[in-house]
Amino acid sequence: MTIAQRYESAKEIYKSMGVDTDKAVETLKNIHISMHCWQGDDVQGFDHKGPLSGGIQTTGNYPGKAGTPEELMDDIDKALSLIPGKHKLNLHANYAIFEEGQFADRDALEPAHFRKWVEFAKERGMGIDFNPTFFSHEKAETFTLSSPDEEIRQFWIRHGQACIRISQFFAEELGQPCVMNIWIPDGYKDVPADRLAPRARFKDSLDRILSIDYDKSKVYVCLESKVFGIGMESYTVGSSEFCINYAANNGILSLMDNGHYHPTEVVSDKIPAMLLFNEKLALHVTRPVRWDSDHVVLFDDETKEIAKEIVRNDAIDRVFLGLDFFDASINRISAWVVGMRNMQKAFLFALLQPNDKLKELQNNSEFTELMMLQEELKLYPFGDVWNYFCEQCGVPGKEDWFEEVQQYEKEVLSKRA
Ligand code: RNT
Ligand code: ZN
Repeated sequence: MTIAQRYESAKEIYKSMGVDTDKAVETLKNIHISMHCWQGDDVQGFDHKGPLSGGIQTTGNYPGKAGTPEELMDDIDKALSLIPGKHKLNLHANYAIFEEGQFADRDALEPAHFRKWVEFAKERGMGIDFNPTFFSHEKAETFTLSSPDEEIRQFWIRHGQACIRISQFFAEELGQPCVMNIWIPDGYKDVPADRLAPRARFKDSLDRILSIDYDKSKVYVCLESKVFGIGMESYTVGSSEFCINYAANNGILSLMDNGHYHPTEVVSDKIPAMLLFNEKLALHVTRPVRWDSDHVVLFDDETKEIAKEIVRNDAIDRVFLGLDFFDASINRISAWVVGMRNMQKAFLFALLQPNDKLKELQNNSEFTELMMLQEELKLYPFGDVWNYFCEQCGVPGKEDWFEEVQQYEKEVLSKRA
């Protein structure tokens, strides 16, 4: 049977459950995910030679990582060619591209340093999201926006302001809003003597960053919270309560990363609560394995629940979703493709649920039937719809894309220094 024939058969099966597969496929085509550039080179970037800092960690030594802007762009292209649909590119400030001798420190970054990325995105009809980089820098060895050292704090404030200007440049050049996410690693390994003052300084720094004039319809500034980092196990300045309150009171967005909570807390449950109080909301989807390990996103239960909360609450246009993982132990292009496709599969799975019917069962307290049905739905011919969607988008279905990654590894990646 062809993919189209299998799809027709799946369509009938879903139809008997009251689900319109054509509609699901069309909706999925319009879900744009922000693909993080930093999976391609283990968060290294191009503006410094030092190690990754900030309490985050890549592990593994898989050969072939991108070492130049050209290599990273080639790898992104390869990945995108195997991912169905249209997406956005998520850049970090440390991916600035300097022409010969034109180095600018983080506080002096300008749109010109990202012109090549704009050209890249323009040619592909993509938007760009952006992140100031408050780590992997000699001035980020201890604290950044909450530093007690005024000179250091001011340096990072200037960095945040520069990044807003660059974000607006992206939005204007590409005709799509730019989501700019602020995350700082600041925190203490051991029990602090003062938990308030660092947060007060962080609050003031954010006020100053946001005090510059910018167009809020073009740049959506977000604030990402975190519970701990390596070497910052006892206290993080940008805790969940700090970030949610700051965002709510200052007209910016909250960003929830599902690796940044206690292990039994789930972001899927936080989404509907946040939606009741926020017009828009941002997410980093990742996979924390025992800690904030940033493993590749799988088609697992929590990823499905996250997608369900977005879909059944009619929030596709209200949630900015980016991926955030960095696995250096496997082929990095495969990591991107698996993670992106899994996020899309989770959305498709959510779109193929008879959500109204399930809600009705809940409201009528018919929990026996609700459980039974949710379980049976897991074995519906979901894969046939997925493969049809891939075909419609002109990318290989099933595992058929992997051969191309192997080929690329052989021809390109294995020849890198
Ligand atoms: C760190 C945060 C942050 C980073 C990226 C590279 O714990 O999740 O989002 O992973 O900015
Ligand atoms: Zn994150």
